[in-house]
Amino acid sequence: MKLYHSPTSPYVRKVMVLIAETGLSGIEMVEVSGTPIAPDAGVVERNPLGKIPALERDDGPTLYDSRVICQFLNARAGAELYPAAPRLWDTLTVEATADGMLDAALLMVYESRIRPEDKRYAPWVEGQWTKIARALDVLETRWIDHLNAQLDMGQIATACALGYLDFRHASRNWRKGHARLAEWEAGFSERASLRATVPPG
Ligand SMILES: N[C@@H](CCC(=O)N[C@@H](CS)C(=O)NCC(=O)O)C(=O)O
Repeated sequence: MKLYHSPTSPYVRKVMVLIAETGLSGIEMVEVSGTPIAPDAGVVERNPLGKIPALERDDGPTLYDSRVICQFLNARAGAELYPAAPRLWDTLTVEATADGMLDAALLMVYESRIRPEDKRYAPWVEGQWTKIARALDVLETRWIDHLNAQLDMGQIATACALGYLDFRHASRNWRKGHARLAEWEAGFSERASLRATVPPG
């Protein structure tokens, strides 16, 4: 199998953390870079959306997106990062919350990097940050017990999302007003799988 990846992609990081946590081997890394307006040709060939991660398989179509790949690799490893229902529904919702934060955070990055300055719209950017701020509040309150329980993909996705906020939006200071989440993140980010996948500065 080949994983189309970039060391700065937080969605790819979810997959890399899962690989490290489950001890899966035999996955070749193919480094690529692309944006919505300049996608990587090799990625587009495998994922019509032009996005990474994409997992090329020997015995079936290429898989995307990160949630599909994570479920596939979790099953391959016989792991329980997606636990049995009913906890599964919470795990998937926490993962969706974290991925939604990433979607908003990435759109903010694209807005400042790709869109010409005279076409940028500050209220739209703030609207994206407001989504993230609401998600942080919900992780701090509704999901904090889930985060502190047995390891699952909801926790891994949350740690990758918070890491991306530190990486790309540090000045927004997500820890302010989220003391319990910050405390959880400080402990969780000490895991070897997280330390090995910190995006390069
Ligand atoms: N929902 C997708 C999002 C993946 C994604 O947006 N990846 C970014 C890299 S961080 C990308 O490939 N962007 C290129 C594009 O949007 O065309 C997933 O979970 O895999």
